[in-house]
Amino acid sequence: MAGVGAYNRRVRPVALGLLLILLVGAAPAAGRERIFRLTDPFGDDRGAGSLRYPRRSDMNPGDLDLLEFTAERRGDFTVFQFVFARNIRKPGREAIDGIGTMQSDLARRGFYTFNIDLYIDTDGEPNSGELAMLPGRKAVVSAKHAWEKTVAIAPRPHTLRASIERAKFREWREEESERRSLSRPEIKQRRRQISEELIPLVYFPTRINVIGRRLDAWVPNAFLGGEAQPTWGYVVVITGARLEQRFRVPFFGPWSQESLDGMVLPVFPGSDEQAFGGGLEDEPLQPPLIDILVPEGTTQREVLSGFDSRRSRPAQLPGIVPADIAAPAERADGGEGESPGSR
Ligand SMILES: [Ca+2]
Ligand SMILES: [Ca+2]
Repeated sequence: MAGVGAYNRRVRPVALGLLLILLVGAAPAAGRERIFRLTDPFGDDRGAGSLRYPRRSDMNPGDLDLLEFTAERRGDFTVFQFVFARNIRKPGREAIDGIGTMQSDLARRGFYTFNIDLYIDTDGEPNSGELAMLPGRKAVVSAKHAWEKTVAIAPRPHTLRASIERAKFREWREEESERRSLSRPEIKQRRRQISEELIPLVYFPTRINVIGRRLDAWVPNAFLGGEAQPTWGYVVVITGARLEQRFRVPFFGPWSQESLDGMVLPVFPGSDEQAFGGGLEDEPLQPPLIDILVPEGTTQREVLSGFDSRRSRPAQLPGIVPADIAAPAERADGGEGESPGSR
């Protein structure tokens, strides 16, 4: 150790600074390789077209407007990168409740206004896999790209996981208790089972970097079953995020109740601070999805208005297979069209 100390003493601050810059500058090149890149139109962060941002100063048009979705190879991880139209808002230090909880206490990953869901079809078999999306999305993945793996990027990953487990548990209990009475050990066992079943299906990244307009989420290849492939199908969905899972029930006093909406900002017909506005009246299945990627041959408007509340039929989201998209160099529109391109 003495040798190291002696060496350090001889390094001048300027030289050390230069060395650090060189190391930092060199780091991205090492072990970093693009697997694919998809682009999405600018200015389509309005769902099927009519949605307006919540009436609050910290969310503005462009904030949830996804422009690029990229997968990179980094050792044992696939890093999924998402580039938005505006700089990603950082959680602030202002108190958000009566007991002095700060936004940055809850959202510790450098972002707080949105969630990103990634549903991945790894086997390419139609009707093989899951169709259900996370709670509160009010949409399903199309059977052609039924998914094997989901990556749920949220400002509070642990809280979202717990809330999804509770939603699943409640669903099970409601169904089962209609038919029979449930014993306490049975309930306990089911809770544990739900938690274990979720592990191979849904990954909640905690290693996240936010730099300007870009968010990088690190996902272990061990979870994906190998590094991400351009031949897999991807559904990418942006929603507004809520930091609290409890909400006050208007007109029913100060009690709050747990929401089962997967911590997503809902859509209301009017305009609101805690919801997207411009929603349709009496359409319980209108999805609160703000920006999605769509494959060629369809539009975001078409996909997100393809639900039928009367017949209880939710919107179906198609997957995109990056390898199927025409060679990027030929695309002159730079992804400005309705369909994504790859570069
Ligand atoms: Ca977009
Ligand atoms: Ca889009």
